[in-house]
Amino acid sequence: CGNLGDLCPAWWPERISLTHLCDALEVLAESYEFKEIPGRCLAFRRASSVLKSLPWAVRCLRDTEGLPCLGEHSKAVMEEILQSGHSFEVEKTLSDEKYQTLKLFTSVFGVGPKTAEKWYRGGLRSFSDVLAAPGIHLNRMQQSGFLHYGDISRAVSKAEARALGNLIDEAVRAVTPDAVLALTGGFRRYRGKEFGHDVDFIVTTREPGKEEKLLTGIIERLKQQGLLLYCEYNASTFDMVKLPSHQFEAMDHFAKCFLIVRLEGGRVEGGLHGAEGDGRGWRAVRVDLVSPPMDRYAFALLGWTGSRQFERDLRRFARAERRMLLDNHTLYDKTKFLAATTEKDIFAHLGLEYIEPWQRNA
Ligand code: TTP
Ligand code: MN
Ligand code: MN
Ligand code: MN
Repeated sequence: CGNLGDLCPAWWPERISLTHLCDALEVLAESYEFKEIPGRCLAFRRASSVLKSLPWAVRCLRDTEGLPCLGEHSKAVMEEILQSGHSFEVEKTLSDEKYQTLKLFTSVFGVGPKTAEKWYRGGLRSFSDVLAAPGIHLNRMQQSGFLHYGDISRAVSKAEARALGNLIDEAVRAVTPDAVLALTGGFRRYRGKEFGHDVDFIVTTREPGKEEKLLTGIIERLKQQGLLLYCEYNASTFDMVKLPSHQFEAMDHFAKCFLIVRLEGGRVEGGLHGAEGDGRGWRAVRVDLVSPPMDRYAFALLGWTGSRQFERDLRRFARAERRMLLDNHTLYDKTKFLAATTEKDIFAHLGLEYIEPWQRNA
């Protein structure tokens, strides 16, 4: 308890780590996500995110005094864990058949809470149930999700992300020498040994209006090389003059694609993470590419670097503290567009010190 720490008995069997508390809150967040109660889900996500960044240990509830975003429910769960090592509600959730089944189903690429719920209601409990069920139509994304389930549910290592970067870079330069390619998403935030679930890139060109062509060109090239295992392409619906949306969860309007790419093992020093031994020499990896026009590059980079919670908080800050509207496309002060060529420009417009990507893991 800060300087009261001595009051915690020395024989206390195990220190409750912050990760343990965060994991517990995340379980509850996820279960409310499945129940489609977004308010409660967000409350637990926020609480977990605040704890995650704490530079001190939490031994009792008093250690969290004065912290924002910790609601009564979150505090009660934490209190129980700090005192007894477990939370009744978390344990109950973890052993709940519906929670377990929805967690399993939504782990498939292309299966969201709605589909998972529908399958559960239809009495399905396992992948083999789903695959054997008559009258179940899997869309193309879900078919690929099942086909490559083993590979794409396995974490992507830094070496693999780097190898993919080279592969995409090669494709980009084959299409046009005048392109800008940047790593974004989780791999841009990570400093240490972290793993990601996919690799995200932002790609654009200085030639105005050519960014969509660039993206389709990259896809075409990967296809010709036989490296494209799945591709969902979303054409741009970006409207230059539209004001930013107030609603965070809306996807952005840039041209983008969600891919499954074949990554050859030989390209990665030290072999492929977790794929050794099956003798295939390649693995499937999820890759996202987004392609904004050059003058929106900084906004897209900031938006796609995440984390989701960081983006939510930054937008809320812009709105509540600065009366500005920020999203993946733009920043507005009332009706005035605030141009930016770098992320630093955006932070400066918001009157904030620059926040490094590794500090955005909220
Ligand atoms: P993700 O790749 O889903 O998440 P992540 O890279 O932070 O973590 P993980 O290791 O699990 O992949 O999304 C990256 C960021 O892009 C995230 O902050 C949300 C944002 N994003 C958009 O803004 N619009 C979109 O359409 C999508 C798909 C993501
Ligand atoms: Mn990602
Ligand atoms: Mn993700
Ligand atoms: Mn992604």
